[in-house]
Amino acid sequence: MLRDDKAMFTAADKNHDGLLDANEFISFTHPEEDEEMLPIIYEQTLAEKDKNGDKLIDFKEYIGDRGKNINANLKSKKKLLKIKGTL
Ligand SMILES: [Ca+2]
Ligand SMILES: [Ca+2]
Repeated sequence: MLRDDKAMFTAADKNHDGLLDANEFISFTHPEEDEEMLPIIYEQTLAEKDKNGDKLIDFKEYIGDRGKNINANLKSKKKLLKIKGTL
């Protein structure tokens, strides 16, 4: 997942002093473990994945290019098998 580090940093810096203390640092590096960070993660995920802009992520959007790559990989593997089979 691509994350906007600046937005994450700002959200993790809860006392807004421009520095991360130990707890803030954990929020920054492990935002999934801090409930307050979840909306940021969700927003960034939406921005990245929600292609049709309905504020929801369907399975195709979630898989995204990875789905295409998996299919492409499968196809090229099948091709390879075919070629090997004919040799
Ligand atoms: Ca701080
Ligand atoms: Ca959507």
